[in-house]
Amino acid sequence: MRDDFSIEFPESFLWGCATSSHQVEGENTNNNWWEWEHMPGKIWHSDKSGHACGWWKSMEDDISFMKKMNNNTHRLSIEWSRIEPEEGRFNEDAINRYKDMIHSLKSNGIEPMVTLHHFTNPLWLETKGAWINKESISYFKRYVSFVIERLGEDVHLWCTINEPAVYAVETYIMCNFPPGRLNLVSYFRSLFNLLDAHEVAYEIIKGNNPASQVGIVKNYQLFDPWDDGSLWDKLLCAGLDKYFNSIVLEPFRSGSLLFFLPWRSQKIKRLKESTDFLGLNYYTRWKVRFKIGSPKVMFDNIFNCTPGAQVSDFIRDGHPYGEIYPEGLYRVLKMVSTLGKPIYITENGLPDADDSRRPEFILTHLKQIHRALKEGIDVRGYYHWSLMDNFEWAEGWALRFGLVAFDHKTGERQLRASGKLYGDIAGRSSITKGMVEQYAPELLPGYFD
Ligand code: GCO
Repeated sequence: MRDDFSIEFPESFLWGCATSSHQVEGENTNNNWWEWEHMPGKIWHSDKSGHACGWWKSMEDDISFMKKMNNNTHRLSIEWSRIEPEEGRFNEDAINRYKDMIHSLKSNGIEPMVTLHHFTNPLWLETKGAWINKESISYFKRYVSFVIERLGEDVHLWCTINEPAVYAVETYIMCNFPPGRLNLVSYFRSLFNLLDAHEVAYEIIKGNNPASQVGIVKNYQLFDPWDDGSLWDKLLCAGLDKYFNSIVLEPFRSGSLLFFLPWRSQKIKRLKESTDFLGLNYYTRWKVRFKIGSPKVMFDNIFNCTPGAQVSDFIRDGHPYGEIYPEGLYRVLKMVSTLGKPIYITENGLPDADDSRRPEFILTHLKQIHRALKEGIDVRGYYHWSLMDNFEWAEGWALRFGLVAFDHKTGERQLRASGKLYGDIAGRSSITKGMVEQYAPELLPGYFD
């Protein structure tokens, strides 16, 4: 029996959570992040990924939480440094371990969505310059060929590269990711090589099984002017949007780059045909403020929240991870729908250690997805970031994104209230008045209008 008031999602909608190898597996000793974590001052509180959530040994135990939450899909990633620990040497045990994980998911009715590159690089690749080296594309090709040969039959949903622009910005502009070297040329170079690598991976996967669905994952960062009346703020927003968002999406939309690079035009043209879906990550928006005369603080002026807005937990720089802005998800969905491809929300979530804002966050963001669906936007599934608290890169263990609370010191796990809510929603593929009443009654006036 449905409640009088409810929001219904399509029967075939996928409900799941997302994780990535380095953040949950533990003992990923052979990649660039492990090395980075062991350098002083790189990670908040000098945290280390260490045993992480223990998934390399016992990921299967946490499938119980996915089941409790009625998830019918899960997004996980494969760690290149495990598969190819040394250049050209492939590890059978490692690929078999992933095969087991995938089989365990499937035998529990959970469709795996697998990401091939989620931020980490094998150390041997890193010593060759990683993604600023053009050769990285052929190395990636060899790695992907091996993975597809072994797992191609078992997996039908593939993400090639996770957030190429975030990787490039964090590594070569913000310097929070290894090797953390400020260099604008490296930003562009690594980004373009990652896009080429996507195209190469697409060909391999589709060549192996044309029925597979293959996509790239883009974190759409919204930039809005601090002051709507300021031309400078608006110009800065437009520039940031162009060099962070459009630079990745435009090739998929029109097959052309944002600016003229004739020697790249053939490759970029091919990108247009090289994605079956878009994986969309959405977290927050930034209110951007241009301060003429103080270019040094310009970057600080990007991370503003709307005054008075609800925000998530704080990161080490002393500002919130972000403003809670559900409408942004609708706006972003509208923008990316112009690509004409199905969309999966491959990440959406917030750091909220005491779970005081997460239930409301889930309800308000899902409502925006529903709004987009009603307008005919082809959203096929939602993956909450994340299943459980995990190693949040340069922020270490301090930021807690999980529907399951995880204590990395004791290994204790506990489903949060937001996890129960998410499970109720996924179980019925709908949001009922009873759920809103129970988990976020303050939303009731207007929620079902
Ligand atoms: C990303 C990554 C995740 C993060 C998550 C929370 O989008 O940056 O895919 O690995 O942990 O986004 O910040």
